[in-house]
Amino acid sequence: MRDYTKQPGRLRPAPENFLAEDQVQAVAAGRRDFLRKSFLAASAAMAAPLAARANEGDPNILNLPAWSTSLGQPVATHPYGMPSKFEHQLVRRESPGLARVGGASVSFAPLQGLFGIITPSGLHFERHHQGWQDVDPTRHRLMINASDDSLLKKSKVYTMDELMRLPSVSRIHFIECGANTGLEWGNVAVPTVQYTHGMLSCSEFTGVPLKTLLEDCGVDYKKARYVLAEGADGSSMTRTIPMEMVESGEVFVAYGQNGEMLRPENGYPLRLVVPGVQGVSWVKWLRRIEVGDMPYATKDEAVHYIDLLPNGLHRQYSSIQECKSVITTPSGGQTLVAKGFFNVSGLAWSGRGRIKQVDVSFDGGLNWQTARLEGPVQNKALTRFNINWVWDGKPAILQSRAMDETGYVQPSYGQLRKVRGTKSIYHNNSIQSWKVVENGEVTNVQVL
Ligand SMILES: Nc1nc2c(c(=O)[nH]1)N[C@H]1C(S)=C(S)[C@@H](COP(=O)(O)O)O[C@H]1N2
Ligand SMILES: [Mo]
Repeated sequence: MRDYTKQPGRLRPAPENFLAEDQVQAVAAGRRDFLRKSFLAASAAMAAPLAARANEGDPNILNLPAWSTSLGQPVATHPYGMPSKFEHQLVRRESPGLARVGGASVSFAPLQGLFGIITPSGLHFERHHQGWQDVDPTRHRLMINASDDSLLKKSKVYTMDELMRLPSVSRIHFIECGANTGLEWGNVAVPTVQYTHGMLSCSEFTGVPLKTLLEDCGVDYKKARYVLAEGADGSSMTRTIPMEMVESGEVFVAYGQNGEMLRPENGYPLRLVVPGVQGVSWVKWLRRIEVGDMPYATKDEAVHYIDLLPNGLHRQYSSIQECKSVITTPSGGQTLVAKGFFNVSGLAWSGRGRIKQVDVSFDGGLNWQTARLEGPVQNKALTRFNINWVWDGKPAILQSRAMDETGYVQPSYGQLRKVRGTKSIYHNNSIQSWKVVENGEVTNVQVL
């Protein structure tokens, strides 16, 4: 049997790559084997007699492996199940050099190896400003109070038990850090989709609409136009959220993620879910909601998470994640093993609602074809798209361009830089380009 764990391959990291070669290989290996398999399956379908002959004498079909001739392992060997050992390369990764301490860093989700739209909880990206904590749910409290007594009839403190008795909702939403793709504003900086787009995840969250809690405390919507959300960690993470978002019923305090309690790294036992809004507002280890009548201008909205514009001014409170998409396979660091058929697959999302259409180009944006959207397409959730491609073995540039239900179309780098310049960190939703060369190597490039 082929040693499936090593997955050697030729890889050329992107320019200015700051990852060690072995890390790049490990990242890329996460998906390459599937490309190989899908190619084999497709070529088998197209040339069945040839493929059948090629398989003659394959020991993997002629000889029974040990797993077919022995007793398997008992149930509950792992009381909490784990992925196959053969999948050990598919992990969250930290970008070396991005932050001095791991407690104030990011780990990126391995988008190149994920299917569908749900991010397995163990592979959800992480962004902590002051490290993560495993908070004792029996001692965790959520307080609702107001900046002024006239905004709220009474302040309340909820235990987790009290929150979990209230009417709940379960909804699938993406969360994207505002800094996702932030290294790429001026030029190509990182080699793989894990690092260009991996501050992105999508889960089914379960919890209680914040509206329910505010109304339980007797909020006066006429006066109370903002809320401030605060976390229980040491980062003093606080963000202002406009009351219209709360009143719409979309914002909720979540304790559930993909059918179980939140993971500690993602805010166990309680986090705010603010659909469509950048990750920083999704306050983890949520301990307090203050109702107010104006924006709070906290450090995380007045000084951080602001957009430097070409005219030298800063844009603040630009919280909605605009429509964006990326091809996740094939993508940077992967290798196409031979010419022929490939299923090109990716993700699209919009902070303003549903994805309406995704177009894909194989020639750097000269010609576009509409991709298949995997349904049901959901509000402020990732949407998976797929499109067939027969690679002729010649150089190609793969791009995806999403449109949301408002009619907004994802911009090219040229279009985005005209408005936003090149000095920003946050809110880069440009079209991503992957270049394929004759030997099948895929690299990150930028097309204006
Ligand atoms: N309390 C608290 N909430 C927080 C943060 C934090 O450091 N502390 N980080 C924020 C940022 S910047 C992002 S992008 C998201 C990341 O959520 P995740 O770690 O579950 O992916 O959480 C947000 N909520
Ligand atoms: Mo973030």
